[in-house]
Amino acid sequence: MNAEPGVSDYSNLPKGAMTMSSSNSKRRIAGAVAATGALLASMTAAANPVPWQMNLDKGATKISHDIWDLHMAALWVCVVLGVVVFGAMFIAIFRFRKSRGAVAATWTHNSKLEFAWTLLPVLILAGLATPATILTRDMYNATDSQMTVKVTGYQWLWRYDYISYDGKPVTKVPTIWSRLAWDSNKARQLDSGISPWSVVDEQTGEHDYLLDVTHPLVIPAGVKVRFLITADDVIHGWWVPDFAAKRDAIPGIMNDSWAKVDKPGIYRGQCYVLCGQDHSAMPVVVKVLPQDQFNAWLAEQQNAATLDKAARTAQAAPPKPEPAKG
Ligand SMILES: [Cu+2]
Repeated sequence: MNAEPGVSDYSNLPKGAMTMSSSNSKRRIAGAVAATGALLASMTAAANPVPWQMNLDKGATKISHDIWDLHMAALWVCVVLGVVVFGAMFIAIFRFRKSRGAVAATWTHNSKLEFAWTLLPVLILAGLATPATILTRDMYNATDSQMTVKVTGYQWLWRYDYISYDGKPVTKVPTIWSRLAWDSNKARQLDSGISPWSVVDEQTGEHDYLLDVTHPLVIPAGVKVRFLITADDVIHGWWVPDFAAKRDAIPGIMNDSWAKVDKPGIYRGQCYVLCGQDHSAMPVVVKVLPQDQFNAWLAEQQNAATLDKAARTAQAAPPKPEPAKG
């Protein structure tokens, strides 16, 4: 038996089962459909925080919550409209059917009704478009951010550079090169013999195949962070669903997005633009630290960089001439 969830084992089928008799081929199609369904279900369950979650995640920022609220408002408007429209239609079909002796009305015009069914959709659409426009404006409003990080997409990794923090330029913090975690990278090699299901987070024990990176982006909690997003080869897309921060990363163009995350934790995302053969191997991981811990982390990075530079300078310096003898 194959213990991996979502993957069916067909290896014990007799060889004849692979011939194209109609009942066998139907069975094969049914098997393939069932296997695909199980795989998709297990992938969905693995990607979502709650098994069988049916709705969007609320995310971790005010903007992501606002998006969720607007999505729910639009959904309920659609539900009410659907009930009214389909209800009226089914009442008309069943109650006023020919076999019951219904006779079609002959009137062709009703100004009041036509005015109502023009005005009502306009009001509903305006009612949805107004909060959507305000929210879109807020999503794009990266002004007054307290920190700026430049995000650059490459085939197939992310580069993060700290530009400014608290009104001051950030210097001496080394670039973060964020590539696919080595255990995932090993497992994904052709004929590696390593099951993707064996790739787990050491601390939480959760599956993190293709979800973890060598060095995550680190940002402080409760701080409005602006992400300047670009790419250096082909078009990528930087996306952290929990932040509702999602922007195309295009060579030669600087886009921006922002997030203010109040809850510290690990947040994961993806490159969302098909960017080449290893598109699936450039996940986004953002570690949000409480502000004091972040400040300590930043100081540590700066110290390490200073020490490193001092060591290299000392190495490169020419040896001192020996004092002349005699
Ligand atoms: Cu990409």
